[in-house]
Amino acid sequence: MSHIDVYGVNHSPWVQAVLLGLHEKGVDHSLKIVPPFQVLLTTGVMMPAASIDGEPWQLESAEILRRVGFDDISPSDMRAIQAAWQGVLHRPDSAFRFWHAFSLHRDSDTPLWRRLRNQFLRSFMTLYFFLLIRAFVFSGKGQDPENFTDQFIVWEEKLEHGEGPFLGGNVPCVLDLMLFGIIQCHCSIPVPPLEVLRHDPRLSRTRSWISAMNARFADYEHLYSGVYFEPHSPAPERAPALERAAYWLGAATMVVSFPVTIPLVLFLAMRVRRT
Ligand SMILES: N[C@@H](CCC(=O)N[C@@H](CS)C(=O)NCC(=O)O)C(=O)O
Repeated sequence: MSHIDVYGVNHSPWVQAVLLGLHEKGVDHSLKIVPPFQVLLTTGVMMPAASIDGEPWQLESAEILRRVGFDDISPSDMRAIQAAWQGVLHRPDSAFRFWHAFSLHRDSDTPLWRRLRNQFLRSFMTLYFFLLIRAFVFSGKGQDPENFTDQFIVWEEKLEHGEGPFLGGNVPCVLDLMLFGIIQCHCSIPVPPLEVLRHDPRLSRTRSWISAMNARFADYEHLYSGVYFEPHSPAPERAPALERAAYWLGAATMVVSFPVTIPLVLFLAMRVRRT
């Protein structure tokens, strides 16, 4: 395998898991922040998608990680990973904070005009995810649990009985990547689980594990947890002002074009659900 194209944004836990895995294995890759046309046609805006050495785009973070050389993940571990996601529905509690956080994602495409185009178009995805989460909350699904600590206890216990700083022992395994992807998600737009992760005495091993992961991924360019956990590091580098301006221009256009953009969001959301 010589190169992987990944489509997604680093606010997604599953995109994060894939990017962490590629970083861990030192695989050459590039990140596309808007869906390539073939992806849009088949699976809409669903992320992550990856194309390995020019092969057709494929979905599913666990499957992409398996192709990169990580082990399979058992269904029970997968359920426990997914359960640690609770609280994420609070991301759009503040519409401005949500849109602003998405505006910061740097693009590495060249030349500049493509970055400006990408940022303009990407505002549509912010609209998509904003409405998707809001619709989910509005429908009454995804109620808050009694507390946000319990979802991490299974991992706290695994770490207690493990042999090394990581769930994989002395080196991170697929579980470390998936769970750390969720942690990045809780940190990228701070949501209530971040408070318990930082301060709840019942999660001391989880905190040590996050620190071990922060140290391991110190030079990873999408690390959000360094802002809140030791060893501290700055948030990922922001998109330059001109590119952020293109994003906000796109955002205004998406809003003015509601008669077109809202049906498009609905169409793409239904398409994802069908596939
Ligand atoms: N099981 C998938 C989950 C991917 C996923 O849920 N991605 C979200 C972003 S975090 C998405 O693109 N959702 C679009 C939608 O549900 O319409 C994986 O692990 O890759």
